[in-house]
Amino acid sequence: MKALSRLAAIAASAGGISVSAGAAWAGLGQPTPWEMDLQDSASPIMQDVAGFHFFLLWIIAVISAFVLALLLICIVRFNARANPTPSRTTHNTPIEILWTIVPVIILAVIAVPSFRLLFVQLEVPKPDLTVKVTGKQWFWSYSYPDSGNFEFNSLMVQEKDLKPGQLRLLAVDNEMVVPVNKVVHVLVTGADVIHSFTVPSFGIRMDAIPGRINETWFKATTEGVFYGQCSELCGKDHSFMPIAVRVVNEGDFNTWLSSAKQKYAIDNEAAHNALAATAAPAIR
Ligand SMILES: [Cu+2]
Repeated sequence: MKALSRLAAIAASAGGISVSAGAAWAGLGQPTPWEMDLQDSASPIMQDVAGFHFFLLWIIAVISAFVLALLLICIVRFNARANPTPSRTTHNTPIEILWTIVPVIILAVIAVPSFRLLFVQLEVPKPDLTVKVTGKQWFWSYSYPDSGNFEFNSLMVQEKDLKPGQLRLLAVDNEMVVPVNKVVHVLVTGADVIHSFTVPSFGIRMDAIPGRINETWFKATTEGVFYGQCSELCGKDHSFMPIAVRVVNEGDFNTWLSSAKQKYAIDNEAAHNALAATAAPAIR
């Protein structure tokens, strides 16, 4: 019965009918029930990623339809009954040239926007703000090295402590806060094992590797809270170290910055030592 209702829901959404209030093709900054698409983009990079995705989808759809049509023609016209004496042709030079050249052209057409996108992702524009993200078993730490050099931990809110409006498995106690329409340079590293810092709506995913600093960047164009999750299997609580990025206007960001400096003005050295002591037994 459940399977039947799911099937009906798929059919309904395929027909463009909204299944329920919660259903949508894609959400902004968070997953939605029955999501069938990428999360909506909140950065220029994610817009490019989504555009490239749909470009590829069209190419794949046309190729699949073409191959399916060829298969159907073969099944109908060249089965043993319809075609009792098969042709013994083994070579056809024009067709062989064609089926070599056409795929090469398709690959070249795909490669150009693909490499362009890779370069845009890898080349960090002049940053307005740098945030250092450290993946730990099993939470994230954020530090703002050029805005006061404070650091804080961001842990998932447990299900029993959820307040109304907070998302299960995604809400955190201390969100990473950034200003809207600013280039945020993200330094990503790991403290114990490999984690992966991922925020779908910004189109970013970067491995957090111990002993190494990776970099990525994003420019959020919409205010709001954007969620992600660790995307590298990192141990027993891998699923419980969400990422929450709150994008606010510049005034709010400065207010947050000055309060954060006070709130997190702890002896960084002591905090690091304490964390190292708790994290150490987890490393095997
Ligand atoms: Cu992780």
